[in-house]
Amino acid sequence: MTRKVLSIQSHVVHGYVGNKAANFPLQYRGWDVDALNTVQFSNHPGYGHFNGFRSQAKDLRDIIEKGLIKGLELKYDAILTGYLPDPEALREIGDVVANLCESDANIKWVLDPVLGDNGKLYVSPEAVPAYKDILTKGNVFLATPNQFEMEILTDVPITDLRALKSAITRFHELYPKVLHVVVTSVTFSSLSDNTILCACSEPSDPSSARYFNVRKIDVHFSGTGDLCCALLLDVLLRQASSLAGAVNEVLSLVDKILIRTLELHIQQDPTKEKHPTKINDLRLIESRDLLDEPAQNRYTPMP
Ligand code: PXL
Repeated sequence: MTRKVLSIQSHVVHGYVGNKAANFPLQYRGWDVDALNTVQFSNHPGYGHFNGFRSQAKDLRDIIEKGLIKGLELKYDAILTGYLPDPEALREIGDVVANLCESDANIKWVLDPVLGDNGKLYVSPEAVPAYKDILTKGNVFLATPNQFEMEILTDVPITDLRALKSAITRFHELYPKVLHVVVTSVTFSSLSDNTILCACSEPSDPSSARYFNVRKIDVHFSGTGDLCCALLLDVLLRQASSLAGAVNEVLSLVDKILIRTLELHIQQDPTKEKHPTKINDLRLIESRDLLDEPAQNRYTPMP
């Protein structure tokens, strides 16, 4: 049976963030993706300019409840929620998806609490209490905060490995209904320059927490978090892998996609800088062969 996922994220006409970063890899790996767009922008705001509009909270609710569930009687294996910049829409979607997961225990909710990055919020501050409520009440299968989001959600500043472990413990205390948490792209001053950390943990077995030292590519690629989250959904739900195994596989694959993106960026326009500080668009289509390759686990978890 083809697995079905409802992916509720942004749409950009040009480029690869939000649903545009998630849908192709999921479809390519065999998922039937129903994409609900929370915004439609020309491109992601990291370009410095964009045009577009947000979907209205009520429209998003009606599309799901009246259109998809009541009207078409669709059943989903997974629901993925990501970039929802409007706090009213965020609360609305949080409520609708929580109800769906409550009434159908087979649905796995993968929630990317998109709030910001590198110390900066890129959604309204009202989204913070909204996410705290959603994570407290909802049956979330997997949450994927980055370092900044983990700090905001737990009120624990992550300044070293000990603090990261404390933040994970606090996360499980505050949000015991969240079954898996993966914290992406953690950095602090005592970490070597060419490394970032990624952590994963489950409240059912805190001793299963694993920490990966990941090769850092010193370029900002928009959409990496969205891609990671979609691939984690795929690997965790398609194969019964352990959480740490799934994280390792996804980190290894994303590293290859980022390297491919960097190589193509440099090759295809030799006037471009050899060491860009940011790359706006992931080269997902040109990376499709990588999505087919056998899984690799290139990282060894730290104790
Ligand atoms: O990567 C998260 C994301 C998704 N979609 C849009 C965004 C962002 C982050 O800024 O702007 C449109």
